[in-house]
Amino acid sequence: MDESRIELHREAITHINEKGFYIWENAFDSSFCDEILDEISRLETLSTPRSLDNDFHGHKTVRYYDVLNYGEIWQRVATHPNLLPVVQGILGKDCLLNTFGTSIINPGETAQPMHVDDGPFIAAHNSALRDRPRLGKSLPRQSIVVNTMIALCDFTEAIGATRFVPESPKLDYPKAIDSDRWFNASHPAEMPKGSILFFEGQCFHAGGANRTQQRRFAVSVYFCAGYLRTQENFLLSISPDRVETFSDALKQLIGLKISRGGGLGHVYNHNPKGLMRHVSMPFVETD
Ligand SMILES: O=C(O)CCC(=O)C(=O)O
Repeated sequence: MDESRIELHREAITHINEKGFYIWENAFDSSFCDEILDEISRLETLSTPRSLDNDFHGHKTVRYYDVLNYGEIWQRVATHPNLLPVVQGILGKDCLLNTFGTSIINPGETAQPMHVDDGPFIAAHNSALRDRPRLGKSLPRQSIVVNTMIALCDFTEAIGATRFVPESPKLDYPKAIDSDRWFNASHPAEMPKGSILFFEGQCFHAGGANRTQQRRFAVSVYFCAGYLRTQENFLLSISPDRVETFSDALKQLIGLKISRGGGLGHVYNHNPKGLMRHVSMPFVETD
């Protein structure tokens, strides 16, 4: 990898650690974005079912998840050299894909409540992560999650650019009741097509309201530390035949490699990479 790209990674990692977010303008070529847009259009033509349609994720927002089951292009999105190394710089090389899907905000969609993406990992029963110590006085806690929002069109405030509060990882987690206050303090991530907004899991953010007649096309690639359980269960949702076609980097991201240190995720005490097909237990009829 050339030195100038590595320097950009460093700049992004430092900014995320200090401010909780980073915008890498034009990180994806316009032609690559167009390929992704063609794939989204193909999924829409096939009437692919939406994964989510609710008050929080929106009723006018198109969310396709488990996209690794669709066109090959999704495999290149998750491991893009302007995306994955930045996330690994925060979460470690053994980080995992947590969720991966579209966030296409249609005209008329209202803004989401402000929230943090640590959310699923700090839910009420999980005080161990919720109450983890800060890295120093007025500093964030250890990062467990990083999300990315890839703009597939120009992001403007009016079209519903993601809203975020700079330096919010240094604050206490937001309460639902304070959503309007944090929304008023937030900035729209205005950025040209092909840019990536990186935001650390403690950063307060929300999808914006779309007040235009155009659709806001975006993809979210959301990662967690290698020792956490992921929201999407990729090892179940993607067939072994399909997994065989993935790059080593992508196999690792869906959990086919033991995490560093404690050997989490082994198969018969072996690294599962390449072994899944050979060692997985055959189905045995018991009666
Ligand atoms: O689409 C966006 O801009 C943000 C979406 C988001 O934060 C979420 O769904 O949790």
